[in-house]
Amino acid sequence: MLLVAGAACAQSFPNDPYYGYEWYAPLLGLPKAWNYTLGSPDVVVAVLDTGVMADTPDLQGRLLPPIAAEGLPVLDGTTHHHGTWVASTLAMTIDNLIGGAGLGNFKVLPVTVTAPDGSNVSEDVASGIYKAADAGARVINISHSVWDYAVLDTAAAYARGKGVITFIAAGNSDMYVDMTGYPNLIFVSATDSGDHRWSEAKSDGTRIGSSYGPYVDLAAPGDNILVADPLPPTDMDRYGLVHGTSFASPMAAGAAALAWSIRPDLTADQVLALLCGTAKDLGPLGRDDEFGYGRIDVGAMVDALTPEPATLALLAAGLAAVGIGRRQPRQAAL
Ligand SMILES: [Ca+2]
Ligand SMILES: [Ca+2]
Repeated sequence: MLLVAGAACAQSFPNDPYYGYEWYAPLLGLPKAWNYTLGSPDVVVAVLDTGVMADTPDLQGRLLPPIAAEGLPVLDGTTHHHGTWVASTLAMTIDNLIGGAGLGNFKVLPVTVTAPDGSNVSEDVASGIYKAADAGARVINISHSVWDYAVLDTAAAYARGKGVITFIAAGNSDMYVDMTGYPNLIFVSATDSGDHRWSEAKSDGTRIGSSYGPYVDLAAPGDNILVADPLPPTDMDRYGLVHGTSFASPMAAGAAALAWSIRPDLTADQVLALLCGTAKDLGPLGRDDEFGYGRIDVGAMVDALTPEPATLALLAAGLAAVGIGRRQPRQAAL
C-alpha cells in the first residue's frame, strides 16, 4: 500500500497554482507524506457542517452523496459556505492544476448538521455522528461549537466503538475554557505560522483566537488557511484565506486519514497514539492547555509509520506507559 508518486520528483509538485499560500504544508511535512500516499479514496472523512457545494472544481471526484442529521434537510452548501471551506481544507485535490491542495485525496461525506438558517443544536450534531459512523466514515470532523458536549461524546463513543475517530474544533473565544471529561471527542486548537496559539485583534478592538484549556488534545494550523470559496468574484477566483479552529480540526482529521491511507489496518487507538506521539511539543514541556499533546506533524507521523512496524508498536507502548489511552482518566485521555 506504500505508494511512491512519480510526480513527487518533479520540481513543480504539487502543481496546484495556489499551493504557495499554504505555508502550513511544508511545516506539517505534507510533501514527505505525499511521497507515500496522496490519500486513499477508500478512507471516508465525514464533514459535519452546513453542506458542501458539489460543483466546487477542486472537490470533483472527492464527494460522496450528501446525507443529513435526522429531521434536517440535506443542504447543498450554497447559502452557508462554511462546510465547503472545511471540506476543501481537508480534501482539495492534490496536483490537479486547480486551486490548492488538501491533506489527501480522500472521500468526503458531507453531513448536514445545521438548519437552513445555519444554526445547529447539539442533538443534530450527535445525530450526524451516528449517521456518519453507520455510513462507513473512518474519520469524523466537527467544526462547530455546541451547547452540550456530553451528547456529542456519547455519540462519538458509539463511533469509536466502530473504529472511528471524531475530531472537533476547540472554539474561537481566545479564552481559557475550563472543560474536561469528553474522552471520545478529540479537541483541536489552532496555531499560527510561528507555531504560537492563534490569537489576533479584530478591527473593533476585541480579540479572536483559539480557545484553550484542559480539554485540548492536539493543535493544528488554523490561521490564513487556503480554502475553496464559492463566493465569486475574489482576487483569488473562488479561493480565499480563512482562520479559526474550524480549519485546524480538519487538518488533524486529515492527518488521521493519511495514517489510514498508508496503514488501513491500524486501530483508532493506534492512530491517536501516532498523532499524539509524533506531534511537535510546543509551549511548556509535555501536554499543556494551549497545544494539548502538540501541533500535529504529519512528516514525523509518516516517519514513525513507514520504516518498521515495530516502531509503531514501541510508540504505542511508550504512550501507554505514560498513560495515554482511551480507558484512562481524562487527564491522560487519548
Ligand atoms: Ca488542487
Ligand atoms: Ca507542550
